[in-house]
Amino acid sequence: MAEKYWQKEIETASREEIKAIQSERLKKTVKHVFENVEPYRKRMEEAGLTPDDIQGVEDLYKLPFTVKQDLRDYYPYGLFAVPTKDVVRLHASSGTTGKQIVVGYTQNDLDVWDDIAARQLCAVGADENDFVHVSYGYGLFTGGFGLHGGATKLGATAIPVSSGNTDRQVTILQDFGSTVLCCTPSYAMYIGETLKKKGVDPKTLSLKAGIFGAEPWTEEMRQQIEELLDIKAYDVYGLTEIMGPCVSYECSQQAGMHVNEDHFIIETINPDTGEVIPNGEVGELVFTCITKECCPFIRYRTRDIGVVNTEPCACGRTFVRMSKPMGRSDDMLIIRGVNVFPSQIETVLLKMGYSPNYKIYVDRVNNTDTLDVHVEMNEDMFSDTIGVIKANEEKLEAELRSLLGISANVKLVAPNSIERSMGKAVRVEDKRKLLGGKK
Ligand code: DLL
Repeated sequence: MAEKYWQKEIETASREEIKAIQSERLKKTVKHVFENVEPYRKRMEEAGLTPDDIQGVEDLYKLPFTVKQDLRDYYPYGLFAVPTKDVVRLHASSGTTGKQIVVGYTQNDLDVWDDIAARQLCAVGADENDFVHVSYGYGLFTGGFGLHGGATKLGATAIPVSSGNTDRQVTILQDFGSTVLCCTPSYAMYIGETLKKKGVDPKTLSLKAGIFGAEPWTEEMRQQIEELLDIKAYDVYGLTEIMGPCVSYECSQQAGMHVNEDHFIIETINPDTGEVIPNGEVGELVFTCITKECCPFIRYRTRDIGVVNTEPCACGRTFVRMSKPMGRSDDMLIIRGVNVFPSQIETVLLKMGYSPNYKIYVDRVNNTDTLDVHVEMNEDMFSDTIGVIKANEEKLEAELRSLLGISANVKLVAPNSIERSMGKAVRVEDKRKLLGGKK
């Protein structure tokens, strides 16, 4: 099958052209944030920089990093580079404690996002004849709206199913003739298992491809999904802070994700020192937005560990490819596609009057992630009746659900029963054997 492109000219541009576009757009973006975002201006001034010091990509390393904590410090709109009257959409994602982090989009930002999502869809062979079944969550999470926008821009038929209600997913796959499935890889596995249980032969469906991301998954999982659903399974990467899904996208070669370099510059750094390291070496991935109007974050530290591959790709695209994230340089977990920081759980426990003695267990049972939290009771609670303890567990579960957006099983355990650490507390035990999974 001939390779399909959405914007062939730029997707296959020469490296010189890409570099020239990046340099010009970087200069413009740096000026934009310097003029419109006070924290950026201050930080650049502290580093002794003016926009004139950034003449091209070769000067990028001079600029200070942006980190998740910055979004928290300037919550909600303090890093927006345009007045809120020009913001047409907000999305959000987990922060490290109680508050979510918020990002905004202008209409132009959404148009760019639609284009890069359409690039992803074309890269997996889709066109206007396809039915794109979007089972990523719609809402503040970027997954649903991201792929939906791409499908509509492409002229395909978007089916905004959102996540959950797996029986209904199967009915829609069967009745609406979905050809491309978009969801997390673990949900794809779950849908596949459900088909099997229901005795539905995937060959009777019209599905041909899947676009899966938002959480780590392995090559073994890819094979299993491809067999279970009788499709080709493609990886997609992105993060709320930079845009959402499709910051980078896999092509027919299924060998790494092409970074949309006309919109984002990728760097790899040593997570301990912040030093830039050469392409081809493992490090933390850092992105700079060079076309965004509302939230053009500069040198945003993703905390995702990966490698950038500059080898030419057989698909004809010239954008560099990034590997699957191989882990993180922080303690963020992704549970059922939702980002969870242990510190968020701790915030709830302390607020509810518990001690910070707890342990988090994550596992994967029947292709679904489980989250169990063991929390020590206080001495005075210990003498409570089983009924009271149960009620307290339920109260904590409700608080956690409300903050994290996913459910957790809470078990209150005896005081002093959680092993104390001699050094750094080991609060998380992740039993999912995810190559490239989170710690
Ligand atoms: O997960 C955006 C997205 C939606 C990507 C749908 C792909 C598909 P956040 O919720 O902000 O955004 O989470 C971003 O998820 O830093 C990675 O750690 C992880 N992640 C995203 N894609 C992948 C992937 C969306 N393909 C965080 N493989 C990122 C592994 C991924 N991890």
